[in-house]
Amino acid sequence: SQEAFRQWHGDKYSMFIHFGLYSQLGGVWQGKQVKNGYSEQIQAFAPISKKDYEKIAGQFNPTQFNADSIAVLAKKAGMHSIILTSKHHDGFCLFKTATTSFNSYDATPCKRDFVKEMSEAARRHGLRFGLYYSLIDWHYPYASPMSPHNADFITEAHHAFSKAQLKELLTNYGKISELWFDMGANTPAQSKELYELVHHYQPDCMVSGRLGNDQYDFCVMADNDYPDKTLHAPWQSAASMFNETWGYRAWQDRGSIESKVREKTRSLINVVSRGGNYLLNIGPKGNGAVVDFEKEVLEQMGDWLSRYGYA
Ligand code: FUL
Repeated sequence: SQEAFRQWHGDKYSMFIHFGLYSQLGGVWQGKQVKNGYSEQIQAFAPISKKDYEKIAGQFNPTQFNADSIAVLAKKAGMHSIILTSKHHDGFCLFKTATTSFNSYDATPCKRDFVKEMSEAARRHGLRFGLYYSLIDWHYPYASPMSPHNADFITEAHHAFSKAQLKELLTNYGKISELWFDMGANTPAQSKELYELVHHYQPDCMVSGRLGNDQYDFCVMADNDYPDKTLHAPWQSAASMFNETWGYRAWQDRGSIESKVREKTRSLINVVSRGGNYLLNIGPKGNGAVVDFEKEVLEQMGDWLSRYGYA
C-alpha cells in the first residue's frame, strides 16, 4: 500500500546484520584465511563439508550478543530499522523453527532465538524490524555448492520448506517491515506465490526485488552499488562495511575509522539524495560482540547526522 511504502521510504537509513555460524569462523578455516569469497559463505569457499560445518553449531554460544545494545547503537547511528539474517545460504536458522533442527535454538548450547530477541529489542527502542531470508539453502540439491549464480532451480521440496519457514517468520515475531529475499532461481510461479504469501500474513511488509521475476515492492541494487541519478521507483542500496565481506572476517584490513566514516557518509548522502534507502551492514563476531571499528564508524556517522539535524 501507499502507506507501507511511505513508512518504509521514511526509514532512509537502516542497519543490516549478517550473523550466523560463519561469524564464529571469522573467515578462517583450519588455520587458513579463506580469501576467495565472502566470509558468510565460507562453507562453500573453504570448502567445508556439511558434517564439519554442522559441528560448529555445537560450539555456538554468542554470550556477547546483546540485542538491546545493538538497537541502541542503531539509534545512535541515526538508523530507523534493523534487518537481521534469519537464514543465510548455509541454511542455519537464527530462529526456533519446527522445519529443521539446524537452528540456533535446537542445535546449539545457547538455545536462543535471535530473531525473537532482535525483533523485541528493535521495537523497545522505537525501530522497525525486518528480515533477510536466503532463497538458497545448501541443504537442497541444485542450490549447491556455492553462490547464487549456480543455483539452477528451486525444487518443490525446497519451495515448500521456504513457505513453512516464512509462515513462522511472519506470524511469530510481530510486524516485519521488510522481507529481504536474497536471490535463488525461482520460477515465476514460485516468486509470485512467495510474494502473495508475505502479503497474506503481513500486507504492509515490503518485499525486496531479489525474490525475482518482477515480484517486488522495492528494487535492491547490486551489492554496494547505487545509481548516479534519482530513480523514481522504490529502491535500496545494501552496503557492507568492507566490500569483500558481510559476515565477520577476523583478518580484515579495516583501514582508518576516519576514512571509513567519510566513505560511508558520502554513500549515505548519495543514496538518500537520489531517493533510495541505505542499508549499512555490521558483521558481529562469533561471540556476538559488535566489532569496535564498526561501532565507532556508526557512532561517528550518527554524530554527523545529528549535528546537521537529521537524527
Ligand atoms: C548477496 C549474498 O550472496 C551475500 O552473501 C550477502 O548476503 C549479500 C547481502 O547478498 O547476494
